[in-house]
Parts: sequence; structure tokens; C-alpha cells
Amino acid sequence: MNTDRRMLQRLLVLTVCVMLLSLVPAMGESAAAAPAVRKVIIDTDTGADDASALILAAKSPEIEILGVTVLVGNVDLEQGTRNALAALEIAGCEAPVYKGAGERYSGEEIHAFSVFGTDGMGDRDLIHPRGEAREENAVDFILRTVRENPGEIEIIALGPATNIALAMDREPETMKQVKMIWSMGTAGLGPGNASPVAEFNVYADAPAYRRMLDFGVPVTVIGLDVCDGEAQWTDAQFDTLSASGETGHFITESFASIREFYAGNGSAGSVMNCDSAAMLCALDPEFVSGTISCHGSCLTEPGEAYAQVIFYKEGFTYDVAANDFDYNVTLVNTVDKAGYFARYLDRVQ
Ligand SMILES: [Ca+2]
Repeated sequence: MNTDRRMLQRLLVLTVCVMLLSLVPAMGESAAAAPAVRKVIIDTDTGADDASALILAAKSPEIEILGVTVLVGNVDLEQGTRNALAALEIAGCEAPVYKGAGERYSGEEIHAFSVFGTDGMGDRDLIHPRGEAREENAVDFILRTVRENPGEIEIIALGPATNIALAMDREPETMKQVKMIWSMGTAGLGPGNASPVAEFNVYADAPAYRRMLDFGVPVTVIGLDVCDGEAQWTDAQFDTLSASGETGHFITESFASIREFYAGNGSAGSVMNCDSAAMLCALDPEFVSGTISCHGSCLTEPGEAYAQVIFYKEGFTYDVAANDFDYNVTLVNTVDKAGYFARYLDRVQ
């Protein structure tokens, strides 16, 4: 009888061991199947559209935000830094924030220009960050992070290219180890917003943008033409966003001045949010439905075409035009415009 019981106990122990062992490869497989979290730095001149993009990034599991680097652009450096801190805090993200360029690549003074209100965030008294920027300079942080993670860092750039160009000048060999730069910049294949042919981020520091394009690291460009028309956020969509919770309400309030600006321009009812569209391009491959491999050439000579970026499309040319460039840019030219807001809300709420 005792022998039978011992046999039964042994059989039971053996069965449990086999079951546990069978779980080990299954766990290993699921760990291997999970895609690695991408390491990103977000470079921003934080106004309302940047803030909405930071919140989108903070709510997205595909990426780890190693740091947020700020520069002058839509607002001055101090205000942009406070806006970035506040946006990250409301999203519950503890990514460190670093202050970078407060003047142009050339060293010239630059005046912040905002259609987004004095504070860049709708002038609704929204910005009360608890945290502060780190001591380390943004350019030093970018270089150190790329050095520590060679070939792994993606930079998502939502403002002028000044911080990036400065880093490229200071340590070109380090910056060659950047995996990808995602740039919200240029008019794409459509009209500009700073001039008929130039987009604001490029116009604010065209030599820096040119340095970035010509440097030799892969750049994916998201221009104005992918966030216009059907991609614009409507009043009804802002109402939905505002009702979705504290974060959605914060984003909606921060857009108050930009919506007034559009209304004053005779285009009430919907606004562009290019920074979040660019962020979504970086995060969600299904949002992007078409890209063009091309050469991007940034014009820096003073004049009417200042800060225009000309794209020489692959396969395009009459024999009269030179087209033997390196293809330094992947230009996003079609996205799911109709689904943009729904994809944004799905991640943020
Ligand atoms: Ca921006």
C-alpha cells in the first residue's frame, strides 16, 4: 500500500515537473516574440502641438523616451521647457528634460514666434510644472546618449534643427551612430506656412536644417502636406478629446489660441496638428501609407525661396535637371488622414 502511494507521489511530482518544464520554452518564445522597445529622444520647441505629441509619445508602449531636449522656436527656451515638463507630467511620464539652443545655429539671436498664445499653450494658465530641467545641456545629453547606445537612438524632431546640427558639428562620428531622425519639417510637396514655399521649423533655422539633411544619417521627413485637409482636427473632435479625461481636456485647452488663430484666418472649424501627426508616423507604421525615397535640398540663400526644401524624387527628371544625388530623405507623402484623430485618441485616452 505504502509502495503504491510512493509511486503515486513520484508520478505526481514528475507530472508537475514536466508541466513546469513545458512552460519554460513557451515563456522564452513569448519574450523573443515581443518587439524590443525603441529608444528615442524627442527634440521640441514646445508649443501646444508639441505638447500633444509629447503626451502621445508618453502613452505609447513601443518607445522609451530617454530624454526630451528643448530649443527656442514657437516659444522661448524657458517657456518651451516649462511646457514640455508640464505635458510630460500630465501624461505621467518621468522622462528627463534638457535645455538646448536659445539662439540660431549661426549664433544669431532668434525671436520666438507663436500663433499659440504668449505661453504657446493657449494662455489658459495651464502650465505649472512641479519638476525642473536637468543641469546637463541638451546637446551634451544627445551626444552622451548616442555614445552609450550606438546604432539604437531615434531622434524625433518637432522643432527647428538647431540642437541636432550643433551635435553633428561637435561630434560627427558620434552622430553617425544615430539610427534615424524623424523630422516634422518642410512643406512636403505642398505650400509652406512661414512663406509660400517654406515651413516654420525650417524657416526658423534653415542652415541647421540643411546641415541635418546633408549629414548622412537617415532622415524621415513629415511635411505640412500630410497633416492638412482631412487630417485637421475639427471642433467636434476637440469636444470628444476634451470629454475623454484630464489629459484630453489639457490638450484641448492648450489649443485655444491656435484655434482662434485659424478662425481669424477665415478657416474656423479645424486646425492642423503636424507635430502629433509626425509622432504618429514614427510610432504607428499602419498610419503611413506611402513614402518617397528622394534627395532633400534645403535652400539657405536669402531671398524669396529661403528655407524651401526641394525634393528630387526617385525616378523623376527630364534629362535637363541633374538627378544624381544621394537619396538622403524618406519623405512621408500619404497617411491615413481620415483615421488620424481616432488613432491619436485611442492612444491618449
Ligand atoms: Ca514644434
